Amino acid sequence: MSRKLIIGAAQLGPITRHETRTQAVERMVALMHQAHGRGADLVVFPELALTTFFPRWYFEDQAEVDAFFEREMPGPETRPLFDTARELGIGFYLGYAELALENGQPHHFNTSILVDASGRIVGKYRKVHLPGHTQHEPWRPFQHLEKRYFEPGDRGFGAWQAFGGTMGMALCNDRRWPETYRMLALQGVELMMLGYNTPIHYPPVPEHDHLQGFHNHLCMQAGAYQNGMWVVGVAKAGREEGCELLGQSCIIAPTGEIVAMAASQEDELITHECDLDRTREIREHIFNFALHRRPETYGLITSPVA
Ligand code: CDT
Repeated sequence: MSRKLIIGAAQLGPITRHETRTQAVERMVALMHQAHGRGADLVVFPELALTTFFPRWYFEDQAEVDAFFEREMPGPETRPLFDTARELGIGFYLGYAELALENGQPHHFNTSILVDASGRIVGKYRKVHLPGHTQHEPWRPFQHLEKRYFEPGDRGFGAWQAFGGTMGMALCNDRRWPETYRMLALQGVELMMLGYNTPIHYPPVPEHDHLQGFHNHLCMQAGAYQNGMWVVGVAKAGREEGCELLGQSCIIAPTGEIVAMAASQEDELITHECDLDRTREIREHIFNFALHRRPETYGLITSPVA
């Protein structure tokens, strides 16, 4: 049985602070229709795809922060994404800010979901690696307050049987950590989806600004190859509220090769037919985990040293 999936990476251009969810969702629904026209099975959207990248601002009033969060999924403004999935028979990955009420307590997560072609949520992931800082740092031209506004994901890294294969999810900064890919690969993940918002200017080390694009592809290509899996990385790109966000959304084969890449900083769909069986080229040979891994020598990785 063929395990070829047509994957759409649906990059979004900037979303302004005052743009509504309804407007953002309309743009995403248009990309889903475009993807359907190209025969896509699954469309991947960016991290925090429903609003502007709000951690760039320091808010004292929690109500202002909470206004960027979703209390239900789908809610009235996001339901068209699910209706379109069902209507077109196309799945999607979506990143959003989740406000969950658990045991009567509010919890804030940077979350992604996987929705199948019938419009049903089949997987949820809460971002593990939260970058940035906790306190207001006025010296910065813009903030990166993910550590203030979100708590680290409490579910670890998962794998889901969907779309005829084993699917995995991660979010933005997770792609820089080799552990992310390995945790997914050890669960048999064949295709990893990841949305990102990456400012090109990195205030603590501006000497690296010109390397943002290189580092973006470097870590995802290495993660794909070293774990023998497809990686789909999707940006929110362009100049958003005065902050330049990296584009370069791409689809990467298990060999580490980029097979499709966005050329703009705007809403743009790229597609590729991904054969999930190509993961075997790597996993049955060079990175055959059962044959060649030596976990007994890797203890330090999970045993923090003082
Ligand atoms: N959203 C996100 O995780 N962005 C980070 C920015 C660099 S760290 C401040 C990233 O890893 O791309």
